[in-house]
Amino acid sequence: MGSQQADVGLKKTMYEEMVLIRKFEEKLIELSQQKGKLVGMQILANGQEAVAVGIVKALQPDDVIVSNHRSHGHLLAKGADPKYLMAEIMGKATGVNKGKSGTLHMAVPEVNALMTTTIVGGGPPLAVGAGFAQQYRGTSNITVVFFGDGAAAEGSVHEAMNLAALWKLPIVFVCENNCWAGAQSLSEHSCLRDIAQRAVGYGMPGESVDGNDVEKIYALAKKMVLRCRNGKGPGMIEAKTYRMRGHGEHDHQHYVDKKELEEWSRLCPVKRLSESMLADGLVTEAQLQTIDRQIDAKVDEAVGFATESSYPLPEEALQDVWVEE
Ligand SMILES: Cc1ncc(C[n+]2csc(CCOP(=O)(O)OP(=O)(O)O)c2C)c(N)n1
Ligand SMILES: [Mg+2]
Repeated sequence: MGSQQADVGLKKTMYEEMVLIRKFEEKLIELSQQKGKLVGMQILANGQEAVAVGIVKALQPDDVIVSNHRSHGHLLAKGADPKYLMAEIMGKATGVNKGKSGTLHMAVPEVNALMTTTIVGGGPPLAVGAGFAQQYRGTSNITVVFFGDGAAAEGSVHEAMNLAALWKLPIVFVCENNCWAGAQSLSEHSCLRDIAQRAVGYGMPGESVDGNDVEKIYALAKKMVLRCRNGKGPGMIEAKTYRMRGHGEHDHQHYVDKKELEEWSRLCPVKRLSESMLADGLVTEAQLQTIDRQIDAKVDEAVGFATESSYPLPEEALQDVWVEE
């Protein structure tokens, strides 16, 4: 296959994955508004799809990811099956963690998604453990950890990044700067505008990138991942994006400037990729519509599967909770 053809294929795949994440989460919005359909909070990454897809596309299947509370996109991009993910979010026994996690603490070992910890700043120390194991075992695999702009100010994150640089661990730290930490804006919790500047203080390279441009994210991720895989130590990526919904679906964003929201909606990463592919003649409107319909069917299938699945039985409550030696 020529490199141009491969490039077209890659862009189409990235588009399909971003649409899957968008539609999967739009379905969660719909279900969260219906009584009794979903258990627990729904914390969504609408508008942040390019970060998940652009970063994970630069990885190999054996590479590990660690995620946080805003995890669905990361897990879908890494290859988690939407059926089992939806079932977990509904708390069903067929879910990726047999219904014991729900939406917030998922792990998908089959795709090397180690953990989605909801302890803000809890992911980077776990990534240090995963990266240390990869280095100790002499593998060429790496670990990527996603964390937020709010998490970037946590002590645990500073310690993890310092240690990772000191031990030259194969970790790419991805700060998903979505301009909000709960109801606090970036300027209320940091005096920096570019969080990637902190990388210098840890002794690793760090770069900021337009977090709504999947092609730019992918290009930077490829560079950082390669460096890391070649034993040169960790790196940091700050993807500048925007949280288009409230912190969770319970949060109606009364504190958000509607003009700011509107400006960011014009930078929608899904729309930007489709428009650039159309402008370059890589796809037609009809082909994009076909992709949309296929993804709709996939999401409907996931909801159907999850809805028909049973809840775990009370007697299963203590199964798979610890490892028996
Ligand atoms: C240690 C800890 N402190 C506080 C919280 C409550 N909390 C949950 S999410 C969140 C905001 C995190 O912001 P950020 O890291 O930017 O991630 P985002 O939600 O924007 O994706 C807070 C304060 C928590 N879960 N854990
Ligand atoms: Mg944030």
